[in-house]
Amino acid sequence: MAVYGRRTRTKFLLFVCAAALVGFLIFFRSGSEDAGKADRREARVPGRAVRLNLKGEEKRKEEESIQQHQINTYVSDKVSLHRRLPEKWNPLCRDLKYDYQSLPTTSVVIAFYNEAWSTLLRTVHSVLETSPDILLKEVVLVDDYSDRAHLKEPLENYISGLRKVRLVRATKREGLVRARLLGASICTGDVLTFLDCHCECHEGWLEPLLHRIKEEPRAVVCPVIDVIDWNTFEYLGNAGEPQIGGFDWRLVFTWHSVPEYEQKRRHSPTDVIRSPTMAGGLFAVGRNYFHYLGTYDTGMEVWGGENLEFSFRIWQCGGSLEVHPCSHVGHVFPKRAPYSRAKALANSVRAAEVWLDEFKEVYYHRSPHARLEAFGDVTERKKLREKLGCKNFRWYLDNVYPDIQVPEDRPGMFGMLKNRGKKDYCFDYNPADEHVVVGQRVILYQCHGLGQNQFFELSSDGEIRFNTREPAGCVAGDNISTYLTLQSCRKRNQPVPADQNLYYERMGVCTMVRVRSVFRQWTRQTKDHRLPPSNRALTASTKSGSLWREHNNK
Ligand SMILES: [Mn+2]
Repeated sequence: MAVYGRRTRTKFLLFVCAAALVGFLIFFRSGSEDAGKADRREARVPGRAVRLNLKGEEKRKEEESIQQHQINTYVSDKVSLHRRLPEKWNPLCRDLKYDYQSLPTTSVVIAFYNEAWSTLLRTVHSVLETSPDILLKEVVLVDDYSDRAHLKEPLENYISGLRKVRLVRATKREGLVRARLLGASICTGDVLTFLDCHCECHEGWLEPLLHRIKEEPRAVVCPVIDVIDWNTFEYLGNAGEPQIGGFDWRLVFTWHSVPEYEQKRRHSPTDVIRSPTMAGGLFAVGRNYFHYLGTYDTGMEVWGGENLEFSFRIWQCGGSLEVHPCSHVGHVFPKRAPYSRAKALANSVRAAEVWLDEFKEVYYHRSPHARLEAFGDVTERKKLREKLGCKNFRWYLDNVYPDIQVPEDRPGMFGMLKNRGKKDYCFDYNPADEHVVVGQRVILYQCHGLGQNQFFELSSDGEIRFNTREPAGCVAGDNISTYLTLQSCRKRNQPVPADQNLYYERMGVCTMVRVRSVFRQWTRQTKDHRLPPSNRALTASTKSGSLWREHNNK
């Protein structure tokens, strides 16, 4: 750490004041800049943040745009529809050469529902302007029964001036799955490339995808999805290596870094990366192969879950799902989901029923409400699985996603972990950041019986595991702190760390050694959470079965 003398400090303070003044002037000026200026600066520094210091009516319009789209479309409207993003790929990607004559052609399918004008058309222009003419058959826009005026005649008029762009409209709300299939049904390209409706493609994004599919027709290939900020439209890219997709046992999609075994398998940083699942918005698949695989499950509504279903199907039925590190597409991740997706649960249940075999119970244990969900008929999808001779889910877990922690879910050893002293209080883990599972305190909270953040399991090695999320965590206690925290579980084939071994079984009789101290810690936690202190002694002689409840109504 630097230590400043007095003179240096004075200089430093002067510098800070000057910098603050300059900063203020820049900020003030940028506040009053017009759209033209924003555009000109955009041309100099591609993908930079746009920060408008708005007041009054304009500020209200900006807020309204965020409210409506969960994306700052007020800012989007001020950014060029033709902007380019800075190069973010591995420099080795530039050296890849393609034989354009022999590459398959593609149709790009973009489904949308009530999308803002500028985000939709920036997507269209970026596809047209970054895709080699010889490879791009057409861009098919699918309107999933939007009701906003700008998507009616004005859109038709606008795209009538664009080569290769076609528009089809659903006659009722179909949801992403059926809307995409409607688009695909009129496509003529060899490869179908599905994109979300607020994307920006990089130069050279298309060639790697098509080249890989030519090389391996059973590959379904995703571009690297780079982040565009929903508020400033700043292109944030991706830090370091691309990430791959996974899932947790609630059947929620998760992002992960590339595991070591996959790094070893690859020969070059430009080789494709195998991924257990895909995020769903952006991928390329051979048109014939897509049909062979049974396209999408048309029983799925709106969106959510269809990406995992397709991922399982690709792998289990003999294909492979990959991310190409040389194909980059920017995507605006909205502030939160812009429209209701109440049907996502039924979609996940369909995926579980068709593809998970006995592991669907692991899912239902953690989402007990899913058991009650009406999910329709999946007979056809099961027949498809049979017809294609697909492998089982155990094979998928062992071979495609060996890093996921597979719960044991032994009878009576999973569910809510109830405190016997403080009635109706349960172990509860609710990390503030969805993406950082471990590191925080396990607390006591009123039992709700809904699984999720109150769902734990006792492993046969004596760990109390929280494996509703991925990566899973294990409850750890130590003799110094008064709290229980969630820490990373041991790696496979490693012994249980002492501070995670909370439970010992001896000669068929449950004797809880560490659990006794755990209980003491619980009562302290109870005080810290300003709940009345329990006056009932917590004994260690409990049978495990009386502690674990699958959920309230059992
Ligand atoms: Mn999106």
